[in-house]
Amino acid sequence: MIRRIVSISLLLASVAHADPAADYAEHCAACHGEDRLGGTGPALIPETLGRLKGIETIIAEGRVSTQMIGYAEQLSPDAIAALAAYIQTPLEQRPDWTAGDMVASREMNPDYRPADAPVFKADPMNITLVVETGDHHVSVLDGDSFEVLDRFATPFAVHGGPKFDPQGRFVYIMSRDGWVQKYDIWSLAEVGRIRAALNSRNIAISPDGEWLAVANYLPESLTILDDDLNPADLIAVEAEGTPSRVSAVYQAPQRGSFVLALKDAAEIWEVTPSDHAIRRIPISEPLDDFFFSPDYKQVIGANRTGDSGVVVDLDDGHEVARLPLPGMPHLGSGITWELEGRRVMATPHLGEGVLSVIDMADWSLVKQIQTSGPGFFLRGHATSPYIWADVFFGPHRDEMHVIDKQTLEIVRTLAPFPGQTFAHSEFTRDGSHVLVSLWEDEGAVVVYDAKTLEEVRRLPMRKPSGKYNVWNKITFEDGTSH
Ligand code: DHE
Repeated sequence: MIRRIVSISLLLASVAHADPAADYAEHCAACHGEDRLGGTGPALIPETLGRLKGIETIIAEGRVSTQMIGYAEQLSPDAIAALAAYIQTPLEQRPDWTAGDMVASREMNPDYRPADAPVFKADPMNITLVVETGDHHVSVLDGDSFEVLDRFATPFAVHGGPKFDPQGRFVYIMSRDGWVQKYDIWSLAEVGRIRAALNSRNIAISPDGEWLAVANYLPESLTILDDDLNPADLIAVEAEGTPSRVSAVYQAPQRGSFVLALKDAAEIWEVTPSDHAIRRIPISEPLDDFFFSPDYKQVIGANRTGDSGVVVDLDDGHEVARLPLPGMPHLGSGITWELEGRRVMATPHLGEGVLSVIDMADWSLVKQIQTSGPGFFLRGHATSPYIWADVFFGPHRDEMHVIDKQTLEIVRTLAPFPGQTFAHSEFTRDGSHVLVSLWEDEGAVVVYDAKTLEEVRRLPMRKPSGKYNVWNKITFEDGTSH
């Protein structure tokens, strides 16, 4: 016992003697910036690294398929541990990000030549993009043959759904580091990228495809870009003089606006894309994680305690209903369909193995479906009798439930990779196939026949996360979360 205490003390002493600031300056600053706000490499601040696992291993061994080399030969394990702790420490001064910084960061691809027509034979409306978070790439899949047409590098840690322009030709992809990348699907080429903020949440596109809105935590703001990635505005978000992080921004096509969920303010903001006019809707408490009625007149958001869904009428600003949804409903993943003549929506809960099915006419609870653990993502398709619900958290994260839309019963549970995360599904344009991610570094996209539920293909991928079908996204197909 005494020996163990001595060795722990020695370890702490050597960590204490490590000089992570000097090690950072020597080994990391050239790529990640002297201020830790990123350069050719991502920002190394807690806001960005928050959910990254194995930071010490990455410092020691590097990252395959990136420019990050390993430092195990140059730094002791203690120095690496100290460096990992250092980059997870908040910056002493809150960093700023200005319109000038944005302009300076904008890099357009000098080799980009827009094609007059798609450079491939596949149906451009049945392209599916697969975000591969394992090595920060996107694969462009032909949704009929499942051939990979292109695989391109993205900024670090892409999060949220990429957004397609209304023609389904261009796609905008956002990273937690605040980079927005524009890619031309017809030409299979990157158009360019810009850093819209230091830490961002998600991105939305205006109904006419001319404006992009980026929701930011750092600085607390909404960035508006034009479709050529020129900054048009950086709107500081605050309520009563206190800045508020923007949890997410949503496109509301029928309203012709962007709707903002604010993390730190009891308000919903609605912003007009072209003139950036702001409408502030006071609410009783901050709401997060929005789902909209099909006409975008009402929004349901989760309250901070994660036990209720609160419905707000966006026209008159009044609270319309409050549903008991304990266990943190993940409303943003909600999907809708017709159940015996009524439109219902389903939402998984992040805190418990339950899916809530809600009648959208009066926001009453239709049923809570028990699942084998908390889920994250749902998908359906107008042509399919089923919804696909993963079990992202807990011991059953290797399971995917297939649920009958009419009986609300689980009809099949797929678990082809015991012990490995099997999550997030997406249908092809015609609803004939479903693509599911084996969400592991040496992962895969597994293609199922949507009727027989039999596996038809396995496509190797590096930790695939979300998958996005052009047609399903631009037509706001019922079964896809927006
Ligand atoms: Fe997400 C979408 C918020 C953690 C993967 N996630 C979204 C959206 C929001 C959101 C607001 C909708 C954006 C859009 O598409 O426009 N996510 C949050 C969180 O608040 C949370 C819980 C904590 C956080 O750190 O941000 C969170 N999300 C995660 C993850 O840990 C996931 C699993 C892995 C990752 O890449 O970070 C993750 N989120 C995703 C994915 C989507 C997403 C794949 C797009 C889903 C879709 O099918 O459209």
